[in-house]
Amino acid sequence: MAGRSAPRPAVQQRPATKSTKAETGRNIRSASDWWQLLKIDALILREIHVRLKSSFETSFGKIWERRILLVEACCDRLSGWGEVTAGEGPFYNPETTDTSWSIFCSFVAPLAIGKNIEGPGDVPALLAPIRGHEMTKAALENALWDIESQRLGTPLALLLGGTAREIACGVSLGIQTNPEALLSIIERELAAGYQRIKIKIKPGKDLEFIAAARKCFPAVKLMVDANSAYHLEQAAHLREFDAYDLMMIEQPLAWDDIFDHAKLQSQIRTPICLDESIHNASHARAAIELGACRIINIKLGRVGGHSEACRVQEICRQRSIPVWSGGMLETGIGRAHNIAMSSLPGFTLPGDVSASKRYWDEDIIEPEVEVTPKGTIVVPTTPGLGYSVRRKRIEQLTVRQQVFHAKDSEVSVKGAA
Ligand code: OSB
Ligand code: MG
Repeated sequence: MAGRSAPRPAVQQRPATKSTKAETGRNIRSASDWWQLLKIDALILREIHVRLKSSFETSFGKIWERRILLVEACCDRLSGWGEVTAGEGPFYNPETTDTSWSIFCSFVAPLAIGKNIEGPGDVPALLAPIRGHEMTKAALENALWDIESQRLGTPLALLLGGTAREIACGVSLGIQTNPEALLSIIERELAAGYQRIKIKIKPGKDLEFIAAARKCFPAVKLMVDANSAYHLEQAAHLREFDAYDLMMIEQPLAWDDIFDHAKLQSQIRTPICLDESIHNASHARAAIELGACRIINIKLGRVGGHSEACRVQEICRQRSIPVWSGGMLETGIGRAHNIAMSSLPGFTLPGDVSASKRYWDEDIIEPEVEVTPKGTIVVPTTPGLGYSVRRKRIEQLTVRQQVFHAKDSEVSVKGAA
């Protein structure tokens, strides 16, 4: 990987999309394309309700029914999609489905609607007056990346600077009632080809599960995710994990902490991976320089969209810190964006991006995301998301929607379709 010159990420500087095209010499339709602005003509915010195939338990609770916001952007007769990855409650981070609805309607849409931008890389600056609410902002920016990819006729992964043709997949397994239940699920996922197993843990549901998994599967790539369930005072307990050859322990301490993670990392051998604590490239730099982690989980929503995700990836790559893509129980739309992101050169570890059928009876994209027997997802090579959006299915699942038009920034409200 090192030394190979990757295509310059389109998101680092505005004209880069142009030079990417110029370098590859492909997809150039006409010189005038280069200067065409993207006008945000309309935005549609929808809430869909979807039921997970099976419940998912973390240290902050159990989830079955998902309430997910989708953002559709319409520019120059193209339509692009993004997903808000916020949870139903403020338990992973402060955003929720409802706060996101409110922030999108009151602040994000009014700032964006009718604007002419050079490309999606302009969105962070456009939305900079809004502090926080990264997942809400990411849905808009990512929808515009979908459009940009279609407009340029360049696959999204390539547009972002991605080089991988396939990405490595792992699974994230919720907390189980007992170790036996966990072992049988691990067996099933390994048989499906997944390359890495992540176990959710919390105090009282940790060592016994880890020890059983390691004993039964001595060679498997194994890691744990605590979702902030521990305190620095429990360092001696967390040191016991060192005996099980874990790839990493994800976010053991507070969701907004970096400093104590540095103290903990100096006391344990297992590499710490930060998830919740990293909201942008500057957090990533601080965490790495403080020695608070040796690995970073990049979630597109948590860092505010593709532009910032690329920056985090680059900071980590320069410092030889491996990254991987986390998941937020997304539908196919969020998943397609995660796949494109995971093709970037810094993503050297298997992510939590797995097949649609692990989560949903029926996804909202087609084809559904599938995992090969060797535990990979083939990165799509068609422009846009690389999957088609099942509009009819989305309409069936929609419980509320709000449309914003450029003309008069008028807001019209419609109930379920
Ligand atoms: O911490 O990675 C996490 C799901 C919800 C909230 C937080 C997390 C998760 C997962 C699920 O681990 C990953 C997936 O989408 O499979
Ligand atoms: Mg996590």
